[in-house]
Amino acid sequence: MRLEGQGLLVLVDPVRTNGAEAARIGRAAKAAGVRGFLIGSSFDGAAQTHEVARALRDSAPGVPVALFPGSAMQLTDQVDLVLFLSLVSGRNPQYLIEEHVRAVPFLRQHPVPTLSTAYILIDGGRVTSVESVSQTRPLPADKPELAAAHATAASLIGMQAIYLDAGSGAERPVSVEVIRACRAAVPQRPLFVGGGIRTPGQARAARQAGADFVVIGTVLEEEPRDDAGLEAFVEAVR
Ligand code: 1GP
Repeated sequence: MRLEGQGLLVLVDPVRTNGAEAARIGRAAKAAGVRGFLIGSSFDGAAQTHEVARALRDSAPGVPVALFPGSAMQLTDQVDLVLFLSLVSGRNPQYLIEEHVRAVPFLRQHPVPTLSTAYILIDGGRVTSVESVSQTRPLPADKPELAAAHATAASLIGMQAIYLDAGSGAERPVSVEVIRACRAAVPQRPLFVGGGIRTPGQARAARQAGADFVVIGTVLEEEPRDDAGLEAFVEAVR
């Protein structure tokens, strides 16, 4: 199953979610019409990634599940796609190439499709897990041209997609100025935007600025939503 088009993606953190909870999220998300799921965590989570992925697949048939891995330890074959993330806003070789090399033996044995993705961390007002685990600084929030230069460079290298992330639980989502600049710089590549999106209005703004996929995670954990609440997000990014 392919992750295509545009829409809302629900991020499920396998450290904070067990199989039963994932199944509940899967049913609600399918009923609401989400475009797909991401599974991932910046830190470990290896133990439950497999279980959560299976629960999502079983509870939401027809909805693609993509891995959004924090490291090669989280790899599972229970997904339709692996976002092969390079943390290009940082300069830590571990997240630019090392984890990718470590992933190769697994991917040889389990040929899950990959999407090479330039992962660009943008300052969201607080130190997030990605920043602290990766030991990299995010790009400043008010320098759209700098984010766009990173997106362009990644595209010239040959990366297939761009992910702008303010980090899970960010105080401020990625600004529309940054999204617009990256969209203009890389018009042909799928653009994911997430981190700190808490309202349908923020989701709509990200989509209107050029995001193909808008990602929400924390807001669903903080206030578990009925289908109608999730539908408002789906509708906002349609
Ligand atoms: C984080 O983009 C995702 O990598 C989602 O962020 O948990 O803040 O929604 P939130």
